Amino acid sequence: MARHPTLDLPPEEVHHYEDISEVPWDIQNYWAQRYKIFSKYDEGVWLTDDAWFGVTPEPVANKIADHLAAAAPPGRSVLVDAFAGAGGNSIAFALSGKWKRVYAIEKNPAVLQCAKHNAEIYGVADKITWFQGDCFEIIQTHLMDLAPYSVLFASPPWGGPGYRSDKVFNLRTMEPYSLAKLYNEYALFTEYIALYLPRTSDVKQLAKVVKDGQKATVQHYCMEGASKALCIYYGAWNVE
Ligand code: MGP
Repeated sequence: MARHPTLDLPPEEVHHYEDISEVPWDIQNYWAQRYKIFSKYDEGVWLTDDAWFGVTPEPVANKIADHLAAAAPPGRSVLVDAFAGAGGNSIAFALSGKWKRVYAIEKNPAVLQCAKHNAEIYGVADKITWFQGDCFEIIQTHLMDLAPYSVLFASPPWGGPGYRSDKVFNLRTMEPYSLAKLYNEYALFTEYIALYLPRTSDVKQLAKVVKDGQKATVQHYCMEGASKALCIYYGAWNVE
């Protein structure tokens, strides 16, 4: 398959591994799923080693993008992706054609370069406005004017792949941001919040931040018969 032509060179910590012998052992199981993660992997997808385990696999990202497009109320035409990572979700949101604009925020400059590069491969880089920095600050300083038109999606760090060792995942001690921190900050921006969290998340803790009379819906997203993760939709989303 033809490599995507690109003029930019990757930063040192960014790789496009072509053979398993190049891949660090702790991400080899993710590399084995590379075409599920990015179907256009061979066109030259970039990732940092740490970005591998945080990417939403493409079929899941596309399904979430479909759900958000269908569930957003009229008048909400802007989507903010608070933790863009290597771009999996932002690309799917842009490809959905639903949003006037996708705003993608990523703290790590090298990972942001991956996201921009990967969005080029998928032909949607110009549909996304990119920000490098802390999502809470960027929202406050650059995006508040868009609040009345916005929905927010966040796929935050879960403290690494070690999340799997907990039978029930504690959202109160999630690192570096707890569920309460994420929810309280984002609620200052929009009432339409979708969070991508571990499949084993403590459901009682998910419910705890819901105000009386407010709705919240949990959707599991599965691949090959197993839940990969869940999304909690806070607010009056029209979730079927
Ligand atoms: P996983 O449980 O590490 O892999 O991640 P998998 O393939 O389900 O392993 P298995 O052996 O248990 O089957 C499952 C999915 O969770 C990944 O594809 C990512 O979408 C997501 N994911 C994993 N981590 C550690 C994170 C994270 O820290 N943040 C976010 N946002 N997503 C993550």
